[in-house]
Amino acid sequence: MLYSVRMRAAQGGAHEAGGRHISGAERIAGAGDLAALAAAMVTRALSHSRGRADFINITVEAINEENVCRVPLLPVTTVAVPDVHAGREAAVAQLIKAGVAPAAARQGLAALLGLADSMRGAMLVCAESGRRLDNTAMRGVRVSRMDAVDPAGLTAVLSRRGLDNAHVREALVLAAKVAAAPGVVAELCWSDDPEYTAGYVASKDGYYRFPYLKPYGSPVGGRVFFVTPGSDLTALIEYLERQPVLVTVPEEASE
Ligand code: PML
Ligand code: MG
Ligand code: MG
Ligand code: MG
Repeated sequence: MLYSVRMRAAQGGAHEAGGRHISGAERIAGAGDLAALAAAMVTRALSHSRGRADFINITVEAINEENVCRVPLLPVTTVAVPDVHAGREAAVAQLIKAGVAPAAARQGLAALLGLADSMRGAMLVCAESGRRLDNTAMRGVRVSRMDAVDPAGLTAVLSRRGLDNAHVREALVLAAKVAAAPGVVAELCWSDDPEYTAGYVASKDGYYRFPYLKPYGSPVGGRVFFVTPGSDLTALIEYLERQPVLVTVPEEASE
């Protein structure tokens, strides 16, 4: 039996009561691993650089294994940009390469830059017009129910490339699920952790990391998913929030 384990933590009360988002985590695991995963999530929520949580919600739920889909890890490229300005320009260029209209890429970037604080989930933005499509306001659409098929194997592959930190690991799993979503053209993300300045652009073509997408010390980060016009948003949100996905590491990536 497999279980989805999800954590969300906030400060100043629960998210739904106006609390500030501190931390979230998503895993899929067997029964024997649940207690340790839940304990690690509590520790993480209480020691996060965004602040100390006073609300922590952990949900453990069995998932139907027949219903799990598998998607491949995206190939990873680090783009060596010298600073935030260059990073953002390179990210916009990568979004355009992935099929986002230039004005929409700029508007998506502006939407992230315009946030007063981090959201729990992502904004859905039209890849043609740049208009925001979801109506979840500051909550956003939370990508949930995903993990690596073999978390230890993924860690090993990443550490051989000098990329083993929780940010990269978790972002790669999330980006693989999102890139496989029906109607998603590309994703733009940067971290909401004040001490972590990196971000990425992901699409079916790959995961392009930029070491600087925001200034050190900023607690404002987030995600924009650029969506093909005319997509079925209800089906897309259902997939992002509820479809269990396990990410496989293709043979080439593990060499
Ligand atoms: C986060 O953990 O808040 C998002 C991380 C984005 C960048 C991860 C990377 O270094 O590739
Ligand atoms: Mg988070
Ligand atoms: Mg983090
Ligand atoms: Mg974070």
